[in-house]
Amino acid sequence: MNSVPNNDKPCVLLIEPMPSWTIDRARDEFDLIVLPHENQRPADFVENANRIRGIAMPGFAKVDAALMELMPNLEIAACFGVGFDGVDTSYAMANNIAVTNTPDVLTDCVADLGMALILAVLRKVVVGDRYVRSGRWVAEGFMELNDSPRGRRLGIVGLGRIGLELAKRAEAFGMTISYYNRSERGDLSYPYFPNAHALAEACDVLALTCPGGEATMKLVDGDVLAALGAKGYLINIARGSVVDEAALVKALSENTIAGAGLDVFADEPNAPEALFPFDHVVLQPHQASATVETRTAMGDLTIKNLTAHFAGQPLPNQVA
Ligand code: 8YV
Repeated sequence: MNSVPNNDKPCVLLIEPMPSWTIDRARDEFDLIVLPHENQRPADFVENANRIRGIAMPGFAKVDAALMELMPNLEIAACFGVGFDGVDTSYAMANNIAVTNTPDVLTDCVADLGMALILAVLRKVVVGDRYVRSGRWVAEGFMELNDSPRGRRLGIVGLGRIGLELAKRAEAFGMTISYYNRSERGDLSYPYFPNAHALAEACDVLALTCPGGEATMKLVDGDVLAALGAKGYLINIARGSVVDEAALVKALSENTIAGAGLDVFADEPNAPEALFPFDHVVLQPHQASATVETRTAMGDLTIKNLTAHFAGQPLPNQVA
């Protein structure tokens, strides 16, 4: 149920999904209109669009110019997520709309899932689970041997906060690290490669932790996958848009790469069905930050950015 207009509190549009307790907290702070999906235009949204001063939305929600134009008094778009590639930041900046995100609080959980995917794919954790449940262990004996992370080379595309935490975890499992960023980091001694292709050629596991958006669109294409090679694995905890999915499906079906662990897809929730039969692929429903603890912290930070704005204070996490 959406609230009846309360002009004492700033009117905020909240786009789902978000934890119910974050929605409850937001309702305490704001005159809240809840939109089940950014494409929907229910009556309470249409009738109150002129009053909306802020939006709270998942990082992947498409908050484009067409949506923002419907809210002429919009002042701030607060992303519930570190990625803000769903927001048209050019429109926002041109119209004096601040954009914020929720960095840091999700770094550990996202890196944890990246490491979990590396282990799951190399050590065939999901295959092993199916092997036991289907009775194949009893019928056929032990399953085939799998690959150790130890001694393998991890190449990280986008060595920011999440990439660095993934690197630390991978080092604990005996992997060596190298990376590709837009520019080399002076504060780190990991070997740097000037592009994704060169990095893919020089690693066994290519992990994507870079931002989505135009700058990284299909950065991992057929050529990069060919460079990764038949013994190479791809891990994506960034955005589906970073990978040419058709090329990835082809590489996996022709075994020109060894496997993939994917938490994100180009057209979520529609992961390519062509991947479903493959044992050398582990799929997740975009859940890297989805622990109770992290999602609570993300919700709190989203609300903090909004309340700071409405109180005229500096924004904790302004990105545009
Ligand atoms: C969330 C994310 O899935 O932070 C991001 O960029 O993709 C994730 O943490 C999403 O924003 C939550 O709605």
